[in-house]
Amino acid sequence: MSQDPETAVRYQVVDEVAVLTIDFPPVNALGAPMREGMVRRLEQAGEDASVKAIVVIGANDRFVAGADIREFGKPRVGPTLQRIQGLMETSVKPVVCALDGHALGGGLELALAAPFRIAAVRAKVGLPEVTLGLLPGGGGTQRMTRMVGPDVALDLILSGRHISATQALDLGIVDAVTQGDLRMDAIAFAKAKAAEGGPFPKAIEREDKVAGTDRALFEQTRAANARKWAGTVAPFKIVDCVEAASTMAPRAGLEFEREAFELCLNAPSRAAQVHLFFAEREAAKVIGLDPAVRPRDIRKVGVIGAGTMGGGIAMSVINSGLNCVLLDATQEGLDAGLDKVRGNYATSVKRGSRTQAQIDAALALLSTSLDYAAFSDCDIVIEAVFENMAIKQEIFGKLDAVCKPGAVLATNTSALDIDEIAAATKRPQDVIGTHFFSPANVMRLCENVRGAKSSDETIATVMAFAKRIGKVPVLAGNCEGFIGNRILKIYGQEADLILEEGATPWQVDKALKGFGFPMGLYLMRDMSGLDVGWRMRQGRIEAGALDTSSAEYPPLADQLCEAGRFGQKTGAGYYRYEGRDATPDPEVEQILATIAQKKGTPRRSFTDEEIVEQILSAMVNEGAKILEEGIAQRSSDIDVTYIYGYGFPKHRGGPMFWASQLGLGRILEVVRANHARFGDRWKPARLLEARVTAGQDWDGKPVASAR
Ligand code: T1G
Repeated sequence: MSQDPETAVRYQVVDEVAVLTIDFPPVNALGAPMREGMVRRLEQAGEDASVKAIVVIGANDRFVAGADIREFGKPRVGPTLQRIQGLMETSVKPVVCALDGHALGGGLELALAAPFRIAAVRAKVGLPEVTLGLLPGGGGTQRMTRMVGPDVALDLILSGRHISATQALDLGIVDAVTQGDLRMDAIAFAKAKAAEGGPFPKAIEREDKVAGTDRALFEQTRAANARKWAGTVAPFKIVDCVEAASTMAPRAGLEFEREAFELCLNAPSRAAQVHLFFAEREAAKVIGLDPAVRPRDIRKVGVIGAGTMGGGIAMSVINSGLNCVLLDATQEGLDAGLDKVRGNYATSVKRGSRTQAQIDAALALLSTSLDYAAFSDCDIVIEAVFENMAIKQEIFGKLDAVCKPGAVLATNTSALDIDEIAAATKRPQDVIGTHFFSPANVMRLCENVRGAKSSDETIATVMAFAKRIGKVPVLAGNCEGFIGNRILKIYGQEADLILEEGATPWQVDKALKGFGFPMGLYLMRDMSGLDVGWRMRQGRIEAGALDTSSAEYPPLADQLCEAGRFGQKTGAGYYRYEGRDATPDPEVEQILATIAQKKGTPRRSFTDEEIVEQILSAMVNEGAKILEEGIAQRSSDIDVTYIYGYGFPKHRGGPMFWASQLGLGRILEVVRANHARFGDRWKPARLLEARVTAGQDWDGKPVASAR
């Protein structure tokens, strides 16, 4: 966005105070025109004899959201943030930053270089750079540490969380908080500081909070997080920078931070996490939606099924301040569901993530019922019962009869046909899938699945509703498994077949964890229990819907279950267990060798890299098919789905982004080689071949231009 620097930062003198108003939509990011405007206006205020003090404030009730993320990876233009900070820090006239809305990242760093900060009570501040694979590169690791001390600084910068104005006041990050007119109060505050006279405080020169720091804090932090941070760059460098702030002279510390910031900026994880930042926001936008369509207002939500999923969905709803009525078939079901909800809340109070007051307020919004009539005034009803089509169709028939016209009728099904469910109603235009992930009160993904007859208004309504309850919405087309579970099936199938070729479950788990998955596939299967999937497969085999004779059918899980090895809960599954401690079991290797022998599958050793490349290439090939079939709107939607629903490591950007970084040509090579060995299961997606032939990235742009 090119904007004139002098409209990006407006200048007005009020009662001998220069008011610099930053107006750089959409979030007052530190884009080049805004930075240039700040330099010009600060110099103008310094030279203006009528000015005794300076206030910096943001337009549109927000301060500054940080660096302009769209500039990363591009040639740097315009003055640096450091130039602006130097002007404020050396100003002979007191500078007061007035914070409203959000002061984040470089926006907060800008304010920390001013001698004074006053915040509106509704303001939030934070240093969220770590979520982008970065660290505060505008002096934030140095000034924040010197203001609040290394332990609080580590917590704020490593978590990247936003804190309230009053918390910032308690920590000494802001000097005052106002419930009144921020602009007027900032002007009065600045005038008072001018009257008191200098010298004015400089955070970068404070020593009281860092003197005598025990350096063991940093080693302990690194050791405690080594596994969680494996494969990332920024968290480790953040600890180094906070240590530098506690042990080096100010200028040396700032230089140390600059070098560390550059290292993060150039790391693949920054590109991946910035990709995810924009991808998450893009995913909420529906391509081709009638621009005149507005989401329906959602005030009251109905949830059917007080089980784990229904209870979790209800929690997400009431946590966001919406009324919710939870229905179950029996009073026992309702009671059990409520007990689980209360148990979850008690845990969050214990952990300090929620206060009792917050929980009481949320629970006050929750009512229960055994009678569908309770749904008559709901704006949306979400069905979360067994994955059984007949039961779902019966429920949707009842909803059709009791719900008001225009109410959205949503199903939480994870794979069943939305159109078949919609056919049980006379209002298919109001029916849609809203697939939540367990635990639904924690997992952020909401996979909204459009039926053939889902109206634009219904689609717009559930996309907005998902955001309203703090979820990340992705729109999927109606096919078996939608986006996420369709790829999950390939992920599991290819891993299982690699076992038959010679890898072990523990080696596959090690390779996947080394790539960045929070938990290996087989350990996770053992934890959730192998018998659930086994029973579902038995049902499908009895119904003649599953051919177990094909070479592509991995019989290991069935054989483990037939031996009573259901996973952790029976002391053995893929692993053997002492309590929760899993150990590799040679017996499983023996079973695999027998399976391979019967199939005539040659066995060989695998490197971790081969395992990762083989499994992820299969996932990416399926992703390409999902894209070409229009099941996903864009490749980045597949990334968002897999990161927020299935634990794909954020610092890898998602399966499709990972493939882009590796090169689609390499993916096609792996797919073609496996196609030659294994046949059509590995048939290359037409879109993958087309993009490689054209030298384009997933979205048809020339590869060099990818972000
Ligand atoms: N740069 C560029 N665009 C941004 C942006 C940013 N920092 N923040 C938001 N946008 C765009 C966003 O893509 C969307 O665009 C629109 O603004 C509204 O965003 C030197 C290096 C501020 C809490 O990480 O957390 O500073 O989709 O939907 O819900 O140390 O935006 O409309 O085209 O999110 O009201 C650190 C990131 C940067 C803050 C507002 N700062 N932004 O939430 O709106 S790195 C951040 C947010 C840094 C320094 C380092 C949120 C928000 P479009 P939105 P929102």
